[in-house]
Amino acid sequence: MDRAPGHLSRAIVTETPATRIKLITLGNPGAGKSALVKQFCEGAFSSEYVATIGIDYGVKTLSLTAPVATAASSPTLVKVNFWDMAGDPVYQDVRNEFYRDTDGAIVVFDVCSKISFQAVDRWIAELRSYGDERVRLVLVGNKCESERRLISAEAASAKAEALGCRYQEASAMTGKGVHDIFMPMIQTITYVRQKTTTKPK
Ligand SMILES: Nc1nc2c(ncn2[C@@H]2O[C@H](COP(=O)(O)OP(=O)(O)OP(=O)(O)O)[C@@H](O)[C@H]2O)c(=O)[nH]1
Ligand SMILES: [Mg+2]
Repeated sequence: MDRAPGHLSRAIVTETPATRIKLITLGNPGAGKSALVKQFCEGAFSSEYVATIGIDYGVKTLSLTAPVATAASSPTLVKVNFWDMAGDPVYQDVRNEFYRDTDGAIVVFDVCSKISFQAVDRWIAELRSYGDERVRLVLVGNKCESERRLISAEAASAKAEALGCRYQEASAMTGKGVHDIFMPMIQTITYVRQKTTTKPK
C-alpha cells in the first residue's frame, strides 16, 4: 500500500503491451466494495471504514496462463482497471460519468443488511441507464463470515438468476470467495477480447 488509507495501489509500469479491461464496483455504502478490491489487489483488509469519496481508481496487472493463454502461447498480460464507486447517493452524478466502456460490474451487498440487498435492483437500474448492454455482471454477498447474516445464500442466488448473472459469496475480511469474484470475470472478458481481436489466418 503506497497511498493513504482508502485508496488503491499505484499502477505497475510495464513495457509489454497488455490487454486492458475495466471493472467497476457498485452497491450501497458500507457493503464492502473497496474492501473487496483491496483484498483482491493487495491481500489486505482493514476494519476501519473510510467511505469512498466519489470514485477511487486502481490497476492490477495479471499474467494469465491457461485457459486464457494456450500452453503453446506466452502468458497473456492483463491490466485490470478498477473503478471503485462510492455508494452514497450524493455521488450519483460522479458515478454516472464512469459507467461507459465498462467490461464487468461487481454488484455488492452486505449479507447482514436487508437494505443493501433490496438496493441491488436500483444499482442494476443505474448501471443499465448509464452503462453498455454488454457489461458482465456478478452479484456478491459480502461479509459472509459474519454470524449476523440476514440474507440467505438461496435468496441471493435466486436474485442473481433473475438478473441472469452469477452469485458469489465472499468475505473481504477473511479473503474467502474473493478470488472467485474477480478471476472468472477477468478470464472471460480477456478470452472474449482475444477472440474478437484476433483475425483468422
Ligand atoms: N465483517 C466484515 N466487515 C467487512 C467486510 N468487508 C468490509 N467490511 C467492513 O465494512 C466497512 C465498509 O467497507 P468498505 O469497503 O469501505 O465499504 P464500501 O462499499 O466501499 O463503502 P462506500 O465507499 O461508502 O460506498 C468497513 O468497516 C470494512 O472493514 C467483511 O467481509 N466482513
Ligand atoms: Mg468504498
